Amino acid sequence: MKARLLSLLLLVTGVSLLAVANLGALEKHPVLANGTEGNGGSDRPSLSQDGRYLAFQSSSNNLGGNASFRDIYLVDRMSNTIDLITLDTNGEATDGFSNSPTISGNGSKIVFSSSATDLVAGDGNASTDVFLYDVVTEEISRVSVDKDGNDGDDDSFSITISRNGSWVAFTSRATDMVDGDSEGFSDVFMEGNGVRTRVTETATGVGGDGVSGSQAFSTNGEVLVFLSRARNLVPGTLSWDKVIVYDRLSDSFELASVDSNKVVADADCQCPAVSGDGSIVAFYSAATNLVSGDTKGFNDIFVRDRTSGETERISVNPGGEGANGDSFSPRISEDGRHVAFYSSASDLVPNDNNNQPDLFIYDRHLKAIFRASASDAGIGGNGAASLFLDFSGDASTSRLQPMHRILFFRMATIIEISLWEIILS
Ligand SMILES: [Ca+2]
Ligand SMILES: [Ca+2]
Ligand SMILES: [Ca+2]
Ligand SMILES: [Ca+2]
Repeated sequence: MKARLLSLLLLVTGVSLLAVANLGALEKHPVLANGTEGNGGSDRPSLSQDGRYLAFQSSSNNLGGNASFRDIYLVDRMSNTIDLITLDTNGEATDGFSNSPTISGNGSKIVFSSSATDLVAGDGNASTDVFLYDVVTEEISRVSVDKDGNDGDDDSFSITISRNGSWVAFTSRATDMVDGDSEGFSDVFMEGNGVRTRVTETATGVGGDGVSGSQAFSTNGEVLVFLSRARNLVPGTLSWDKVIVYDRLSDSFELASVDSNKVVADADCQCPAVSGDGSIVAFYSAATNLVSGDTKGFNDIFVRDRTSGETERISVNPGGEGANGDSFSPRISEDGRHVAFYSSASDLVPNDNNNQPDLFIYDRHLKAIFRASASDAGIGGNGAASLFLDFSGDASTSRLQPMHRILFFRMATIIEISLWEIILS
């Protein structure tokens, strides 16, 4: 299918269109300079602060270089180049799958997970590890070595890097990342200034008594949100998945999956996201007790303002009721204004008739939702929009689109899966 320019159709009633979005031209990736499009699925976009650099995973094998099964690519949107970064130590194709990149704000570092054993010398475990690629030196290093610098004894995954590039955090089932990890559950680890700590342990150094993972950072790495089933990190909590906020400076935990009166959610909460300053946390849940009137039984998107203590449901139709389908995977823009999410509901905006899940954006200033994955004519995509997406940093810092913020997401059509950009004003 030929690349087609999409733009936002604003169907938000009673709201100034001008304030919601700029109808800029969209970009599609990956496309080589000669116009060749990637021949495999691409997903998991991650953007630098100014939107110039776009990292993603792709199963394409026609983008130049020695492609493996699934690789990490870096696009420079200013020079219009694509680099395959997951090469083995000889510059050849790797022997495994590489996944889920996150790029630092200035684009100089990319972290990712991989089952490949030949990205670095000495990777002798059969486990998935997490890696850091230095864009300047083009060197790959393995982050998930054990406390002595050797192979970890189990899988490490879900690595993320703070936007300022100073901190990384990852999840690991290995027991030898730090001393005294004997509880038998996956933990969240954090590294910065050359020091690794286990986040998911009590003040006395006892590990969480349940699995933890799915972490996300604030801009400077001072706040880390994660999921945990552990009951011993925050007093009085239950054994299902909870969203916990870790404050690095005070070395303390706070439960975020609570209602405005701090009552704990009555079901699993998933996919935590956090704003740049750490004050706004979003997640999805089938919990019915976080707001009043949540009776339809669907997963909803909740946003908790840690400053005001308010928990709000944003997957709400124009009539003010919960949406008529499940909503998933929220992401928050760095300034906390926009919350993007994926939903199979058809009543979040008028005229959503495509019978496909779409990508929606909630504007917390305007208290309005619009559909991102729709064409000029307001026709939704003929395939599913993505669960994974990323925003560039705050508006005025985008050098390619001054005063705008961009969002990349995956858009599947019948025959292709590619990444699309929209521009928010
Ligand atoms: Ca390995
Ligand atoms: Ca552990
Ligand atoms: Ca619900
Ligand atoms: Ca739809």
